[in-house]
Amino acid sequence: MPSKSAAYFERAAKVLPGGVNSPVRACKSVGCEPVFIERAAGSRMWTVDGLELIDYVMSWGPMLLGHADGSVREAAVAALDKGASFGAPCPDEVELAELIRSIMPSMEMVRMVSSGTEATMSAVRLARGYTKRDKVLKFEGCYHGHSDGFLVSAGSGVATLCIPGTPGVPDAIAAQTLLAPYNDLAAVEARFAAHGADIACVIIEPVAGNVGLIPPARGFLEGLREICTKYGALLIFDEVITGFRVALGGAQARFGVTPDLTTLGKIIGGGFPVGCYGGRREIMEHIAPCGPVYQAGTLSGNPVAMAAGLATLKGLMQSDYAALEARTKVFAEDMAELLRAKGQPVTLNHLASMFTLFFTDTPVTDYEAAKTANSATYGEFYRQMRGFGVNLAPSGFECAFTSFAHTDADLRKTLDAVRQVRL
Ligand code: KE4
Repeated sequence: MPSKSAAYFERAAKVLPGGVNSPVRACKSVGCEPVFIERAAGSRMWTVDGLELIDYVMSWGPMLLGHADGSVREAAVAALDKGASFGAPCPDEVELAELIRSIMPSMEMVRMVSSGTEATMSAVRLARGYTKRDKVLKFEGCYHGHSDGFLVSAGSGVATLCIPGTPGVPDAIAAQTLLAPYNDLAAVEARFAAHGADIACVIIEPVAGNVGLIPPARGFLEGLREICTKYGALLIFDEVITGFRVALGGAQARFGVTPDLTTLGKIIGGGFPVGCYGGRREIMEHIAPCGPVYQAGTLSGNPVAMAAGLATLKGLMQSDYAALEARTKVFAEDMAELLRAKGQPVTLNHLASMFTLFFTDTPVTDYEAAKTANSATYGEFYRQMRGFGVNLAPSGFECAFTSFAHTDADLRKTLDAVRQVRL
């Protein structure tokens, strides 16, 4: 008798490409089928077959307070009772914008959108409109959502202009993107030496979370800040993951480097579809209807999502980040030690409430190093851990996230599961 998840996946595959609405959820890279989730609460999720899972994906980052947080639920339900969407301004979008600005003062003005992709796509358009330049520099392995200019691969040989990373992206669009290795300031300097007058912006995950976790090397972010200022390019911090996670004020607060623009997502919606971009007033006032750079969205500033985002940030403002970081550090180190005791090479990268275990003994400071990790071993680890009731990211190139809902009992149970794994 196939499981309910398997039955749902069979049906899904007939009507949804790959049976999913976002590729990584298909679990292809970890060699199994996805489980379908019935409900979630706190640190746990339950599948449609009743399997209870301790969750370290946490919806890819948004659920820092935990699933089904009471205050977020109350706020969203109260907002929903007043109507799901107005297509007109509402008080909570002002409240949330003001709260974001108070927590991240570099964001003097913000524009709400409905996803991280919309936020980064719009921030790059704004940077191009503001600087009247076309090129964008991004970093190998960093992911900023799926707008065309980000889905690129390195050109061959000495070609510094990119080629499409997927069918459907025109060569001409890809050629406007430059790539550099993460943590490599010399490469950034070289790109600017060759193209500086044409580079509108540098966009970076200030802590990389889409190659697994790679923290910035000492001085790297500061160096980017100096280079962008020197050449008149805007520095965009893509804080869709790091915002409100690596510190309440995000990576810009943790590392003390101020970007010109910031993009946010995930946590600011508390699980509802919200993205946002923002920065200095003199830049943001180039956005329509203030200025000429067009950007719009039917559900931007949606009242239910705004209410959930407000409740989430207010909850986080009362939360003990240092304690969660300390607990996560010990837990991740214990996990790594248990795996090394099984004869596995493990490099652990940890920061705040996020970490990645790379099955390699190479220090992971950039994408090339991350690729030395053994993905087959990770797949085996993922499958066995899910069987023991622990939900890890279905890709070795993602992060594990803890939350303020994860208890010491959850962490102990997870380590017990690691002890049972046979690799
Ligand atoms: P969304 O369009 O998925 O809301 O955000 C895109 C995005 C932008 N910037 C960063 C740093 C991001 O990490 C993301 C999305 N993250 C991935 C996983 N790390 C979302 C999961 C998925 O694609 O299903």
